[in-house]
Amino acid sequence: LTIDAIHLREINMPLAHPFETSFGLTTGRRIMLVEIEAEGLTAWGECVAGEHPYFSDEMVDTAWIIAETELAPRLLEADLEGGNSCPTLFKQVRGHRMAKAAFENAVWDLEAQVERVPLAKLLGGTRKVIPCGVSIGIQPSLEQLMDKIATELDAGYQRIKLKCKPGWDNRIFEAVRKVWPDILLSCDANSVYRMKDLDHITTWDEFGLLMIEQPLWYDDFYFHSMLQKRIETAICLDEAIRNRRDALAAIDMESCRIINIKVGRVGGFCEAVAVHNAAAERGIPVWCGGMLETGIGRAHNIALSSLPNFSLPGDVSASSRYWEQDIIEPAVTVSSKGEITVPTTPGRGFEVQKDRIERLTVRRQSFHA
Ligand code: OSB
Ligand code: MG
Repeated sequence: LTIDAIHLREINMPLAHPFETSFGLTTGRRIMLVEIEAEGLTAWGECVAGEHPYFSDEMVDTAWIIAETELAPRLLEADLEGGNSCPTLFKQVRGHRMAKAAFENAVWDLEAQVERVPLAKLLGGTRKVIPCGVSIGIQPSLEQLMDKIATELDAGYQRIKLKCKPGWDNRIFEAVRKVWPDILLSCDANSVYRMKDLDHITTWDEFGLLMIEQPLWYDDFYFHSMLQKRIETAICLDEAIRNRRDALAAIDMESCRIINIKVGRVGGFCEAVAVHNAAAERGIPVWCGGMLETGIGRAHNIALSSLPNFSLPGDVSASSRYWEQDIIEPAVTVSSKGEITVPTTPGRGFEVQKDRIERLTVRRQSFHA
């Protein structure tokens, strides 16, 4: 593949609804996009790094620096065969997985277009539709939370995930279970609890949660393994799983029984597929996490979610839950059964709205071969 140009862009997009987690409140997104011009085609990648280094150690500005000084120059000079060429190409750069994923995923997006196959198929996907859940942020009141859940269940979503933190945990689990005793319900603590909270977390077993996502430190396996021995509910790791080796260690130590795969968090589609395969071989189900993506990242998440071991409903949901207007056409929609149909057309299956992106752009830099 011959790359003619790479364009880095930062776009600013207000969220349709503010999103609160145990680590903070997000009202709008700053997003780095990677655009590749090659073979007469245009390919896209989205960087999922946040505005602050609160989810992980990456953020938009670190991703931008690594992109412009290290990744774009390497990609321009590369002898590229496809997405599989990227890990080796970027290997010398330590960490910065979200920045790398934006480039690697753009190359996969390009490869799918060049080969004229759906991106999902190129990645090894087999599902025609993917099961969808929603992640519901911490709300100003319990009433508002109950309203949101009712709305999402009415829309058809198959699993409700509640963001939680001390003071916003047992009280909401109890209230939700009283009204909806049988729904698939999980929670995500985003690393806010500590070992002193072990007895407290043990009481959650009575709520019949599908899983408890990343309750302890963002970089921990050992203490999650101690916690998993004390509770019946499955632990799911998100933040702590950076690559296939982490997945192997976590599974072997029984730090979790379920894994959330975020393609940005693990550095791109190659590693995401490797984590998926490692988990599948060991009987550990996975699901696709979200990072408040625009339609570009969302389209890529849909393609990834079509792999066979993505057997649990993920956090990939309709564009309209995040944006007044998405930057792809058509917007991502979910059926009344809580499913998204995997595109069967070549490439990512959604058109990128370049004119809209131009209007949202606040910073740009181009690299030419
Ligand atoms: O931990 O899964 C997470 C959003 C931003 C950062 C981290 C997380 C989340 C979500 C929302 O839970 C997922 C989504 O709906 O995109
Ligand atoms: Mg999470």
